[in-house]
Amino acid sequence: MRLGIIGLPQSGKTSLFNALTGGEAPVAAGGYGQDTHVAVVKVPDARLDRLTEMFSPKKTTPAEVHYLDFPGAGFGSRDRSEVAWVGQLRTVDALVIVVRAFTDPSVPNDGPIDPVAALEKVQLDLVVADLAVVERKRTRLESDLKKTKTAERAPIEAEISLFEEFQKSLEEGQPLRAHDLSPDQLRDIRGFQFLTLKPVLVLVNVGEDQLGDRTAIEESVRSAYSYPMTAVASLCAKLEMELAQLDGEDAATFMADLGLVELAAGSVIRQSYDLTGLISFLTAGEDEVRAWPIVRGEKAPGAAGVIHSDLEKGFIRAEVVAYDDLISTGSMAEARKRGMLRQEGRNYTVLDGDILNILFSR
Ligand SMILES: Nc1nc2c(ncn2[C@@H]2O[C@H](COP(=O)(O)OP(=O)(O)OP(=O)(O)O)[C@@H](O)[C@H]2O)c(=O)[nH]1
Ligand SMILES: [Mg+2]
Repeated sequence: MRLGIIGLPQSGKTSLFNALTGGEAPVAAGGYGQDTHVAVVKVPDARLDRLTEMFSPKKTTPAEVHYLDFPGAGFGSRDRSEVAWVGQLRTVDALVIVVRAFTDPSVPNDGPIDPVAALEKVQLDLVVADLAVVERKRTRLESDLKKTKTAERAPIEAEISLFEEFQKSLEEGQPLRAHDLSPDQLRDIRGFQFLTLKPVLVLVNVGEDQLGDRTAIEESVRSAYSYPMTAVASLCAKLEMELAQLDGEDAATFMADLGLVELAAGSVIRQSYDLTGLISFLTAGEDEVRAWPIVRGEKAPGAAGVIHSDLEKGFIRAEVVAYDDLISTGSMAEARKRGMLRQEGRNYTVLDGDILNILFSR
């Protein structure tokens, strides 16, 4: 999964990035960094640890999250040509929008501190970028229509009317994910990589002194910014970054003092999986124990295809045991004996935590 971290200048994006990745990218008041930082993080999964004990594999491979920390410069400003990295942003699976709630006179801010206003500014930039794509496509479709025989015009006309709808709602400032689109429509427009169609995790960056007010702050943002595929959470990026640099015991003490139960590094991944509809199935054997992310609802052959296309093409059936059943029986052999290792066919919908063995013909 690829997550793009965006937001107005100096909202705490790079602090968050460092907190999430254990990185040390430069963070500075008035820094207005111009670089995009990229890092890969292994998705923590206690099930993999347990399976590794059970199978003693040659290697253990967790799922990965790629974080891209974009510069704030150009966002919310008049000169949108500065936002030269929009193309890179189009490749992410979800957006993490950081909005500032903390007050700190040493950190510059354009106007009063207002998380909802910041969110609207960022969204406007995304809307404008998508609008340009929609207008270009509409112009192209309209010229295609003129060159097409009347009898063959229907599909082009249908597409034009969809893009007209898109244009209308973008012009009203609405993100495309507010549209009710069918799975077929979503598939057809996937290639455009619309920014406002991507799931959004809003992270309100609160100050050290606002930790006690987090619920109320989140609620006020949530009620003002309510769209499908959108979640709102909060954190103190500065503290999270400091926590990420401590070792386990010190971090635990510090967290307890602050009343934090979970680090952002864990919660952001979990919330992003939820938002994008990702779950993990697992494979386990002497060679490798591994987590594989798939979209919820995927059938067994599709899941097999994530491992290798040959497994999907030659799919015969899957041997499936739920993680909890394997743990409670203690071994594959015992799970098989007790009938908990099931044989499933092409129509089986893979569940989170299923351990799969794919049988296929070459
Ligand atoms: N007090 C306080 N300061 C913070 C917090 N988060 C970030 N800062 C400070 O804000 C300044 C900018 O932080 P960055 O993480 O670099 O912000 P950014 O959004 O990456 O900034 P640009 O990349 O320049 O847009 C630094 O001085 C941080 O220490 C916070 O939660 N509380
Ligand atoms: Mg930055």
